[in-house]
Amino acid sequence: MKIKSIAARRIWDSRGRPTVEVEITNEDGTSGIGIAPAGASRGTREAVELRDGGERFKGLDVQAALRGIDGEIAPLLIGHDVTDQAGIDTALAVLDGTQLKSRLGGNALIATSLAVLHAAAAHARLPLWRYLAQDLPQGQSPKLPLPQIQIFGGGAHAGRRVDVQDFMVIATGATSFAEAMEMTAEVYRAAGELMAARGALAGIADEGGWWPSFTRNEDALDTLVAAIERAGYTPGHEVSIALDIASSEFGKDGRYRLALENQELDSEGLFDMLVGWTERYPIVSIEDPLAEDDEAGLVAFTRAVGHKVQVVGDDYLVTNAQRVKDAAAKGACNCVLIKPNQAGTVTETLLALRTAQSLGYSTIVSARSGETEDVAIVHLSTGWNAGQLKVGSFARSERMAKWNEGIRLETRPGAPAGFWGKAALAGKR
Ligand code: 2PG
Ligand code: MG
Repeated sequence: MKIKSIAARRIWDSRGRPTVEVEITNEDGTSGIGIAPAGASRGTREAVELRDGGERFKGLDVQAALRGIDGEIAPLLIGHDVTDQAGIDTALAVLDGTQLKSRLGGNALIATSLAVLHAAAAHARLPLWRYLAQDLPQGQSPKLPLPQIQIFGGGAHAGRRVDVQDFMVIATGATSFAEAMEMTAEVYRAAGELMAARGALAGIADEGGWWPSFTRNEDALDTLVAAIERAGYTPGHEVSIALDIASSEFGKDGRYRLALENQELDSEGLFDMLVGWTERYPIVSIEDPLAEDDEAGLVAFTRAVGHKVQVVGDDYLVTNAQRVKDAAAKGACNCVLIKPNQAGTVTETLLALRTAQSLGYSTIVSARSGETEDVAIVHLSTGWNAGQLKVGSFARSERMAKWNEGIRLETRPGAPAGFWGKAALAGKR
């Protein structure tokens, strides 16, 4: 089926910033929409967003990205077979011609690539997850992912009010996606009540987590454990803790500046602090524990706790198959965060995911802190059988749209084969 037309437009993300939407229409009249999300804490090696700079919208406008789609990408793709995702994605990367997709913009490319995917699924008259599941490796059937859900936001998502970026829970006792939502709803509410009781309820952060009014990072961990208990669950059994330290945001060249506690740690100091947390708190997953340039630290940390804790590479691995291979050869991390806009195309995203799985890494498909009502990643996570899904907290419609889509996928006739549950986690206890 040939692509008939491509329309690009500027829409607005959950932080009220401009972003790119692409709509592709096929010759049979079916169509698909792709939208670029936007990160705040970004790896230095991820695909680069093309932003206009200048005064308007603090330099974040995307007119140049839209011009590139209209002027260069559309002429290339019109008439192309929409089901040839790999061929189109390669052509897009070649057309851009730069290593980090900085000429046409990772935002223009991922919106286009996702629009192609949606349009191909629409042409096949299949829900996106089911369209993707047709290409699963032999013997695999798609299952709903285990969610990681933020309770407190921090780091770059909360004005650096605390150092750690995501304090999350994983409903390790849930036996279905819908049950994981139920359990998280109770914990999220309980955490809000605890904050209100201490007069510390001060709104929510970028991804919907409660605003982190804490004086120590460990205070957030203690409150999280208390919230799990208040909700009636056993910490570490029914509901466990996951963290995204996002340490590249406060660490460089082996020095880590913890602003909240006014201390500077070296790599070993941060290592000791985090290993201590894994001993004292029911933590099952830690993302970016050391900075993206601290590979030795990441290797040591994985060696120390990787048998019991999932060690997730985000800024360090940037959804890049070659970086995943290099990390595996060194023994850094045991899980890969998969963000389509870090790679810039659907095909490169899938390659990173399959490479990770083939090397024994677990995978988490993840949203960005700047999102829209788009629910594509829920379908990617399910249809690719990634095992886990991270989309932020349990508030704000750009987050709830995604969690609710998971419930729809689970309960509609012809639903995926089941729910991953805690079997999806690397480093199981
Ligand atoms: C992350 C993401 C999502 P951002 O670091 O994992 O929480 O944040 O999109 O800002 O990179
Ligand atoms: Mg991260």
